[in-house]
Amino acid sequence: MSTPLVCLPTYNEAENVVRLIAAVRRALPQAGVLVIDDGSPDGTGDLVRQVAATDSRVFLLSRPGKLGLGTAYMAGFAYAVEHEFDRAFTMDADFSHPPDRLPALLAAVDGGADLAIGSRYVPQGKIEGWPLRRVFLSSAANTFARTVLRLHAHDCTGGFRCYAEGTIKFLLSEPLRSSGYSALIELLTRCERAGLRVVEVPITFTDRVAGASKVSRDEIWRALVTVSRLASQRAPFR
Ligand SMILES: Nc1nc2c(ncn2[C@@H]2O[C@H](COP(=O)(O)OP(=O)(O)OP(=O)(O)O)[C@@H](O)[C@H]2O)c(=O)[nH]1
Ligand SMILES: [Mg+2]
Repeated sequence: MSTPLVCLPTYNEAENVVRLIAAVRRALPQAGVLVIDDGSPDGTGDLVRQVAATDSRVFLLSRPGKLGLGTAYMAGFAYAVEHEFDRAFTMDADFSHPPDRLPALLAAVDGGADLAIGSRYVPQGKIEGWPLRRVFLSSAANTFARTVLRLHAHDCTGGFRCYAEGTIKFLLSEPLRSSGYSALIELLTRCERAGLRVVEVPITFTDRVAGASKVSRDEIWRALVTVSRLASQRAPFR
């Protein structure tokens, strides 16, 4: 049986994190849960510390300041390898990613996928609770990255994923260039260019109910820069 680690990057998720850890533990009892908290001013880290004191499968990696989503993922991968977990999930800590789909993602990787993506853009995948404008913008950004980088996966910008052990080690072998949200595009691009087997599992993505978004205008610009940079490194048309 595989030993998964569910990595939850947090910045000001005090309203969600305790309930989410409980939901993850229920959905996947064999998994460890690692919260990578970037010194959240709202006390997220302290809440996780209290849970970790009573549950030996819950861990906290406390970083001094907001270092970005990409570096949080890489820290989670490094933790997984150091502590001998052979699967690493990434998941937002705001209940947008449904914990009850964790087993489906794990089954895909246990069945041979190098990376399983919880996907909004495959049949039966959907987005609930977002205003139409946000659905449109998000889908347009995804289509843009997918087209320019000629990616096969349909959901290139979602952060609900399960990585197999070999994939984690492969991704750790080279530093990530993008530190923020666009790390998701870079991680997927590296996997696809290496010929790894990427499988998508439909999910219903739900808008966060509690807490505030951390996506800034800056992140959107950075994503454009990341896509251009990755595109310029692309091998000639195959
Ligand atoms: N450790 C860490 N976590 C972060 C950072 N930025 C965002 N996060 C977390 O990453 C996850 C995704 O961020 P969100 O703000 O939900 O981004 P989003 O889902 O695109 O935006 P919303 O739909 O508006 O919530 C959440 O769990 C955040 O708390 C960061 O710099 N460091
Ligand atoms: Mg969110």
